[in-house]
Amino acid sequence: ESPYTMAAVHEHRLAENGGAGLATAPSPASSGSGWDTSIDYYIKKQLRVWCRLPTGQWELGNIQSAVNGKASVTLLDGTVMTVSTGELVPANSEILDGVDNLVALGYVNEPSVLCNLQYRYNRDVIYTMAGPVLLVINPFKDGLIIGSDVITAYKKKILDSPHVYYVADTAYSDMMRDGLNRSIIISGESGSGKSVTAKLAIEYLVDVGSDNSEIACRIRESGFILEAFGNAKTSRNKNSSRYGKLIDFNYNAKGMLHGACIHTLLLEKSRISQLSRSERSYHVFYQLCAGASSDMRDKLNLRMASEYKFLNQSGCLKIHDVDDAHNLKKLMEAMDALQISHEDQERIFKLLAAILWLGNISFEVTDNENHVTVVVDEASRSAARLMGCKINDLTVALSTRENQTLTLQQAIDTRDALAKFVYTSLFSWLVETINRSLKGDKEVTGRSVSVLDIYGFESFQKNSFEQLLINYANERLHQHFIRHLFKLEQEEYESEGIDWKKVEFVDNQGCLDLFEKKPVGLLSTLDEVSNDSEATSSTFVNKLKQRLSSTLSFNDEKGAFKVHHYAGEVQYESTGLLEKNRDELNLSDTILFLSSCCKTFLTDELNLSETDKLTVATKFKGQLFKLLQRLENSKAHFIHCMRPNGKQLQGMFEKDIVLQQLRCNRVLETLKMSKSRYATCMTHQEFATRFGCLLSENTRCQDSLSASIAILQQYRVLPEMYQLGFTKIYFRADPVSALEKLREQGMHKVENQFLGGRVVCG
Ligand code: AD9
Repeated sequence: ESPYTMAAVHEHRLAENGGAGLATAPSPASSGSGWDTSIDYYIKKQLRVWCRLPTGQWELGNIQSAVNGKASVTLLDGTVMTVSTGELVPANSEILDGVDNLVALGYVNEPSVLCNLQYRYNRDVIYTMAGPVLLVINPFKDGLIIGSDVITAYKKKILDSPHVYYVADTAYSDMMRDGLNRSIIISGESGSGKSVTAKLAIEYLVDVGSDNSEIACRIRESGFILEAFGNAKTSRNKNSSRYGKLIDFNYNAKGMLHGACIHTLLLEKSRISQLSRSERSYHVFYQLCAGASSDMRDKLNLRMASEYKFLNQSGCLKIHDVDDAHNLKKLMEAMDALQISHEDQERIFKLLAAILWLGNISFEVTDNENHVTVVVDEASRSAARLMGCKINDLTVALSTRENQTLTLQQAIDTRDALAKFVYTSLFSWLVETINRSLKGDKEVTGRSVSVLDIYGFESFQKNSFEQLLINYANERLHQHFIRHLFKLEQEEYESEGIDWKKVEFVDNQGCLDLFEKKPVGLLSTLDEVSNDSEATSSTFVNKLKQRLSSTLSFNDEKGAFKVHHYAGEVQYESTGLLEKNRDELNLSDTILFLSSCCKTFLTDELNLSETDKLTVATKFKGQLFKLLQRLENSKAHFIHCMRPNGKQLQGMFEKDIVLQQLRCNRVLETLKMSKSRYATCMTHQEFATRFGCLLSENTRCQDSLSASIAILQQYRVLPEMYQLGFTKIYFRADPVSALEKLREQGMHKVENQFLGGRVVCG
């Protein structure tokens, strides 16, 4: 049976089920959340409806009567309620409970979608398709269907149910088929499961293109290194990625993996010196303190984590169920696997220990203007020794600038900036080293599948510079999603002049403009004020008030401003924003000092001209745009991860929390779009050239439009199954496959059999 016939039958079956026995099946475009028939029909047939209770919760029930806009409804538990008919929406019949793809729901509305997801989640099915997009609900438990047997089943197409492996397989197979690059874009709030999802996608993409090769092993190990250096416990996620990454997997013409490349997005550096309550710094510090051998301890003059100020300030040193000491062993094995020499490993650990000791350096105030000198004690001596410099050089670098003595606050800032700079340089060096090790042979086919996993949207009680950048990046990513799922396609339909009922969606372009507009946007205002050394946080807030009062709101008491993000409103406190943005502007003395003492290890990273000029926000934006450019050059597969509850618990499905994420991810709009979109399209020229051979001799020599029409008519493709645009033909289901089959089989042999209309009419 041809795919076209299958698709058409499927459509009709859905219409029968979802359309609740309506006399006329709804067309794909019209089946939405609204009523397809009168309420009376639901009363007569006792069909299920969703009823919104005064609490806002939706419950299933049956309408008993409806008069003057009021309906009497019996809920499943027998309660009878009187509600306005506006509080009722149609429910799907039971046979659609738990469908794999939400597009199969006859009625697409919030309670139906939520109910379907909960139905599956309760049965440990965490993956569901929403049209072309994979939804994942974090199970917060291990042991679900993953691993090499499952990968094999997807590779062999034995399984095709929604799964990360399914998306990865589709991306890989599509890339192999048409030679175009693919990207898998994973989005979701912090703690929703993006990184675990990315890991599974990576596992698949490595497995499908290798037979246990060296490169596969290195890719696996590099993940562990990056996690140790780039992840930390936050209040939302005990293993939160504090940087963004895009990994390209490059395949040769046979589909074998020959190399990979990691591109990163700014690591959160403030975490080195400042921790919020119950959060931790980067895992690697605790691993080192817990797991170092006594020999290493002596060399590094290493103490317990509790003795370092950079680690002990948050009241959280351990993570439940995480063995830091064991993880240090794994980290060192991973470094070995990536051929990071023992000498380099020792240097890395020395610098980590140096950072910890830097945090313990204290200052003594020497005059009544608050000028300071560095206290020469175990901390400063150890830091200097581990960094390989003289103690005097370090104390001068930390307490003076251009021969002027620093004040206490300036000295603390310099010390912290140095620690952060050393760590971020180390991180970049590691990424570069890993990339060198993953580069593979020279073959360049240009074929790749990339996986994007960035820090998720964050909204805490207190939000600062880090959240501002993270949420801005998420806005950009959301725009990428909207552009590719809603905007570009609908614009094309419009320009092709075909009949199309626009699917409305909320565009976040306004929020992006708020951030990006020059010279008056949020980021350029932040840069402008940061470049003025006299400016304070209130200068910044006042400038925002002058320029952006129509889009921002303000909390004067906290010196804060509020941004309406696609995922909710976030209040950012202005205190500290300028300092964090300036961060590297003021580093040149310390960098010079550092480059002279840390020698070869860090000098590659020290691009003084760059660090001297750019603010952190500008640098971040530059990196973000580079990543997006890579994404623009590939076809995207989207995965949305969602948190089922706010407590990181398994088995708890909080509808409000899931619903809020469904709304942010525009899931209903995605479904509406999927129900109405045209499945395939070809230009008149492509269509006529490809299928012209199916025409009889005397109709062949025509222009491409006439030839296309002749083909469509000759094979009786139903008019409602396609639309002719100015340059392209759009198909609802996939009659092209049916025609393709005909073409392959040789039209002449089977002509009579198909002209009966079986294929074309479904
Ligand atoms: V952040 O933006 O880096 O703060 P993510 O990446 O969205 O965040 P992550 O993947 O780290 O979240 O998941 C958080 C935790 O949820 C993990 O540490 C696991 O304990 C748990 N999790 C997430 N996805 C799965 C899964 N598919 N199976 C089992 C999961 N557990």
